[in-house]
Amino acid sequence: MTNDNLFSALRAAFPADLNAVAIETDDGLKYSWRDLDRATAMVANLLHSLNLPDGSRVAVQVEKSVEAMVLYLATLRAGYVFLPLNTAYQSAEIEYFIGNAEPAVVVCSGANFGWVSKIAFKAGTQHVFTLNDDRTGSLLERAAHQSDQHQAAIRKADDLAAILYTSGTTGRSKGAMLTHGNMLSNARTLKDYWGWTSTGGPDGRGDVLIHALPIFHVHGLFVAIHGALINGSKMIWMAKFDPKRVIAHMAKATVFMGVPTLYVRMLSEPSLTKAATQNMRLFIAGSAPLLIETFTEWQQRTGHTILERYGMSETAMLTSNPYAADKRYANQSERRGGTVGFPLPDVSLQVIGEDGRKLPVGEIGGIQVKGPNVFKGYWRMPEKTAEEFTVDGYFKTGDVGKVDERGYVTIVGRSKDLIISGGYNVYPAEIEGYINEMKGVSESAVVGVQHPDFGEVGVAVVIAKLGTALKPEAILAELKANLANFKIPKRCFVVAELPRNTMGKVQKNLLREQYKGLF
Ligand code: MCA
Ligand code: AMP
Repeated sequence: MTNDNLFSALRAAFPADLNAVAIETDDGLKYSWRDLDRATAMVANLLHSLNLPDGSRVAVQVEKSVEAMVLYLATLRAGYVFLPLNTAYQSAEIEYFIGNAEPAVVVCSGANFGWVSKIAFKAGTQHVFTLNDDRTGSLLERAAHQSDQHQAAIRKADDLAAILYTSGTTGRSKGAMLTHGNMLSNARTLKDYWGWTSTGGPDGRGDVLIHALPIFHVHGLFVAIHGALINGSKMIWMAKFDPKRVIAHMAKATVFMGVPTLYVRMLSEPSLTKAATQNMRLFIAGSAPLLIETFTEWQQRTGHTILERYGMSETAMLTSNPYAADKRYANQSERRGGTVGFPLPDVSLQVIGEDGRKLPVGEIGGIQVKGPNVFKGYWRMPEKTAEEFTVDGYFKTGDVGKVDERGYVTIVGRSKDLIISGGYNVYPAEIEGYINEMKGVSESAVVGVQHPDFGEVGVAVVIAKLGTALKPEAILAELKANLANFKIPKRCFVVAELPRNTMGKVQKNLLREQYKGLF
C-alpha cells in the first residue's frame, strides 16, 4: 500500500549514513540522522499509546528546540494533526485556539503548565504534556520508555497534517487545514526550484541551512525544515535569531531563510562582508515585503542577490524569484528586487479586477491561486471556506498585485486589513476590538505605519467617550496584559475625531498618511 504520509517522504530522504550530523545547535549539540529517526519514533509511539481517535489534533506552544521539531515530525509520523502556536500568545488567545480546535493532546512549557492545562482540560483535552527548551518535561520522560522503532501511519495525500491559525478580514482566527499532499508537493517543488544539493551533488558539497526562524509558522516550520529534510541537508539550529551569530555560522553553511527584518538587522553588523558570506549559496526572503533598499544594500555588501518568494499559511509557497537560469522555465534567470518572482511550476495564478474579470499583463487586481499546495479549507468553517474560493477553485489570497510581461509577480498591497510586523501578522480588527471594549473608549482605529526594523508596525488612534480622559500608555498597558507582545501597537494617540468618508467609514489611508513619518 502506498503511504502519502509526509514524514515517510522526509524520512526516505535521510542520507544513507545515519550517523552523519543532521543538526548542530548554536550551543554545540549534535544530533545525527539516527537520533532524529529514533526520537521521532519514540514520541510517535507515545502518541499511539494514547489511543487517540484518527484526526486528533496535537496543539503545541513551546519554545524553539530540536525536540520541539521532533514533536512536529513525530505527530506526522503517528498520523495526527499538528497545531503550532506562537509562544507569544497569552491565555485569552490560547483559550480560543484550544476551544476551537479541541486538541486531544496539548504540549506546553513547564512554566505555563498551570494555566495552559486548566484551559485544555476545560476544553476536553485528555493529555497535557510539558516540553522545555532544555530537553526536560513530561513528554520526553514518557517517550523515553517507548520503542525507537515505528512504522509511519498510513495517510492519504488528502489527509490533514497540520492546522495553522490565521486571521481573516473580520471575526476570529481561522484554522487553515493543510494536508500531507499540500506540504509534500510544495517541499518537492522548492527542492527543485531552489537548486538544493545533497552531498552527492555535482560539486560534492551538500547544502547546509541556517535555521534561525521560529517554528510555529509556515516559514520556519515548513519551508525551512521540509527544505532541509527533503534534501537530506544538515541544519545549523538557532533557538533565537542573533545577527552576529548567524553571520558567524555562514562560513560553514550555504542557505539562509529569513523575514526582511532579519536581513535589515544583519545589515547593521560590520561583520557582514563579502568574505563572511562567500561560502553561502542562497539567501531567501519572504513573509513580508522586502524593501528594494534592503535588496540592493545586501547585494552591495555581500555580492549575493536575495531571492524573494511569496506565500501564505493557507497555501505554503506560491511564487518565487528564480534560483538560476533554467531552460525549463523560460526567461527566468534574474532575481528582481521588488517582485516575488514567478508562480511556482505547479501553481496557477491569476489577477482579477473588481468586476471579476481576469486582468491582462500589468493591471493591478486581486491575486487568486490554485495548485496542489492550496489548503483544504478552514477548520469547521465551511461557509468561510466557500467564500474564499471561486467557483472554478481559485483561492482568493487577499493580496493585491500584478504580473508583468515577463511573468514576474509584484505584490502592491492587500485588500485584507492586515499589518505585517517583522514577519508576524497583526489584524487591526482584533486590536480595535480590545480597545473598543476598554472603559472610556468611544472608538478606535489601528493602522500600519512604516518602521525601519519591523517593516511595518501598528499605531492606535483612539477617541474617548465624551467627558472621559484617556491615557495612551494605559491603553497600551491594558493591551499588553491580554495580547501577544508583537500585536501591541508601538504608539497610541488619543484624538478628537477620526477622518471619515461620506459613508461615515474611517479612512485608514489618511491615518497611515498622517503617521507615516513616525518611526
Ligand atoms: C518582537 N517584537 C515585535 C516583533 N517581534 N514587535 C513587532 N513585530 C514583531 N515581529 C517586540 C516584542 O513585542 C518586544 O517588545 C520586543 O520586540 C522584543 O521582543 P523579542 O521577542 O526579544 O524580539 P526579537 O527576538 O528581536 O524578535 C524579532 C524577530 C521576530 C526576530 C524579528 O519577530 C521573528 O522571529 N520574526 C519572524 C516571524 C516569522 O517567522 N514569520 C513567518 C510567518 P516589548 O519589549 O515592548 O514587549 S509565515 C508567513 O508569513 C508566510 C506563510 C510566508 O510567506 O512565509
Ligand atoms: P500568513 O498567512 O500569516 O503567513 O501571511 C501571508 C501573507 O504574508 C500573504 O498573504 C502576504 O500578504 C504576505 N507575504 C508573504 N510573503 C510576502 C512577500 N514576499 N512580499 C509581500 N508580502 C508577502
